[in-house]
Amino acid sequence: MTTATAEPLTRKDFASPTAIRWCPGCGDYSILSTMQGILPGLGIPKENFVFVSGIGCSSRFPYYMNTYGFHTIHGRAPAVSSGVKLTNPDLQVWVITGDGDALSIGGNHFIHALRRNMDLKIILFNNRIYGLTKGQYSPTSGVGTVSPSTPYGSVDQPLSPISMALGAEAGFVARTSDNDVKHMGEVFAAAAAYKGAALVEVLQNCVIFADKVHEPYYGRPTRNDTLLYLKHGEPLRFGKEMEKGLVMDKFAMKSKTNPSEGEVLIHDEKEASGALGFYLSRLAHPEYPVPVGVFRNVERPVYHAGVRAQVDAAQAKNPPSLDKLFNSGSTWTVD
Ligand SMILES: Cc1ncc(C[n+]2csc(CCOP(=O)(O)OP(=O)(O)O)c2C)c(N)n1
Ligand code: SF4
Repeated sequence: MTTATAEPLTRKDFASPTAIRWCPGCGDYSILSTMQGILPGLGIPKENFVFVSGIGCSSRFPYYMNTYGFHTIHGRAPAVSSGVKLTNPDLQVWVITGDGDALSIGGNHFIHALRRNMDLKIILFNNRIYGLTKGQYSPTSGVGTVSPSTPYGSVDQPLSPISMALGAEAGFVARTSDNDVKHMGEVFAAAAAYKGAALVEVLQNCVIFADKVHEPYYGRPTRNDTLLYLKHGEPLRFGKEMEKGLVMDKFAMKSKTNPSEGEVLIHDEKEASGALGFYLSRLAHPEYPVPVGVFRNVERPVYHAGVRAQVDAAQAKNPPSLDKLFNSGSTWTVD
């Protein structure tokens, strides 16, 4: 049931009194504050928000939100939140997860929530390390990462959560960063407005175990040259003077300085095949600028609507009756 809240909501309404246990300087704080800042503007009653998390530092998030929430088990937030959404489609369900939680133990659940287009807003805190368990490497750690579980340096190739989400056919896929709260707020609001599974990767700094891991591309001094802000319908340009642009060269996307106007690709988040988003998701530092913003934003059938339609059709054809159910199949009379 939806109850209208009389007073307009403010950020304070979403802050819980629970003491925060993240390390001072952790990027998680700005993500929390941004989330608390955008929810009042969504026009959704407070009691209709639910935050569901897995396990990790990032997954402590629901304790700090004054909303309904579940701190579930490792990698299984998509499963629990799918149940929440299916049984009560009026709720807006946010999933909070980390690169370890979503992409290691929870990889399978992550893929299928996106493939099914469960109406979940998935915020993936990517600090490229396991924070809670004291700094083991994760699926997004770079080659050569020295950690307690890779003492000689990781030889694993990292994966891109954005490529993975696009490969799973997600309809809304975006990236933002913990050091740009304005951008983060805009991306969270766009995810909230999307009907279906929305994946937002947040480049997040773990000040203890992977400090400054994103600094080479998202640091303030260089980011004009090393980040590319995706804007729907606008040329894919970057650089201090916007003097560089992305162009196609056979089957590869290339970065070119002073390209001619017609050469520069135009961003289209509605591109149906997902190919443009996928090309962009492959761009990585230092060869390319790192894209931030919305990679893909296309409509797809929403899972809970399909399930609801099946249930309604089945009930119309065969009205539910407990009495009939109890007396169906093998029944016995005990004398
Ligand atoms: C079944 C199970 N296996 C392993 C663990 C140990 N564990 C807890 S959190 C975590 C990784 C968390 O990393 P990430 O998702 O990147 O979150 P962060 O702490 O960096 O925010 C692991 C392996 C666990 N709690 N449960
Ligand atoms: S260990 Fe890292 S991710 Fe965890 S709270 Fe501390 S700084 Fe944040």
